Amino acid sequence: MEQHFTDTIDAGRRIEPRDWMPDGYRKTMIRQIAQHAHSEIIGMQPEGTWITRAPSLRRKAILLAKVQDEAGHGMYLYSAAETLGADRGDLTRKLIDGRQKYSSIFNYPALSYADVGVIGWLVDGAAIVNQVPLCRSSYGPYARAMIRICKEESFHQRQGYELLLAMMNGTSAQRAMVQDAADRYWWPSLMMFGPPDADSPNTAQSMKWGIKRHTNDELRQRFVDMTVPQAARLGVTLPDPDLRWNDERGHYDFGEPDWEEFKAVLSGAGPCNAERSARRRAAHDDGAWVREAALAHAARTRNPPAERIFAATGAPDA
Ligand code: FAQ
Repeated sequence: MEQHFTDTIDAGRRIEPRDWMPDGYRKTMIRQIAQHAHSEIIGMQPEGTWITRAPSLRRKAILLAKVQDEAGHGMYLYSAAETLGADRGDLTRKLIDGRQKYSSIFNYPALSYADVGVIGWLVDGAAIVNQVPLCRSSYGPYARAMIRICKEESFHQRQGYELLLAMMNGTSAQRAMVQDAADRYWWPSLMMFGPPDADSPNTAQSMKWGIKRHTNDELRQRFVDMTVPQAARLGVTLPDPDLRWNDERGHYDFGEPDWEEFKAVLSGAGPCNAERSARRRAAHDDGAWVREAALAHAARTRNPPAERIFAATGAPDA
């Protein structure tokens, strides 16, 4: 069975839920998918606070659609985790108890409407660079979920960039807001790709299993190369004095993110960790009656009283 699993991966074919897989593969997939699902759900919070304060009906409709998409992504991803035997309620409990991670980026505040644009441009931009290769990930349900998610992330990235273009063509105060948001989000966006390869405990095995197709540093470089010309077109300066084109490498050189800050955010000491977790916990508690009602309804439809069945289908022959 192990040979069949290895051959399937080596041939670039997919592992499906009923296939045999090593425990470590199942565990790693559940960890990554759960972290990804939690990120989508917690990721609704920073932008969500701006829905009621959007500057126009058009901006509000766009933002509502984006935040709803993020909820949808969380739901597909929890479903993908369920195909591996994970229990959605258990994953939610692990998130709200702080036993499972979500992306570091969502522990930073969204301070102005320019942040909505910068989150779309940089955060969704980084998510796309990370997730497009995951459409070829070895676990079938995850890879297929990722195709639709990436299509929606492209809309998210473009709406952010378009908002920023409008603001950069506006007043000097609006341009300053965009620059300030880019200054705050640039380094945390680079951290989304995870620790440097030398400090990434999971990359080597995940690459062998075809879960990850590129290392954290390769994707970070790809993101920088893609984003620098976009910043120039916008007229935004990226806050890195070491950022410059390297002709020999054919890539941009860039400075080192503050990995101590990254570790602090992962350990719960980021600017918004406590607030994000408290909000998610409160939403879960407030939703208890909905879960109870849904379970009661499901039990009734599964075991309807006999008279209701016969009313719908006619009494069975004696
Ligand atoms: N934040 O060995 P590695 C979005 C953890 S996009 C927090 O390198 P791995 C869309 C890692 O889990 C954001 N934790 O780990 C959106 C591991 O934990 P362990 C979500 C991080 O898994 C946009 C430990 O550090 N995207 O939500 C981070 O091989 C806008 C060691 O790291 C995904 O999750 C981090 N940044 O590589 C929504 C994509 N980085 O072992 C709303 C799928 C690392 O202690 C608005 N995930 N860790 O449990 C992946 O591609 C990978 O899991 C990586 C990390 C690349 C994130």
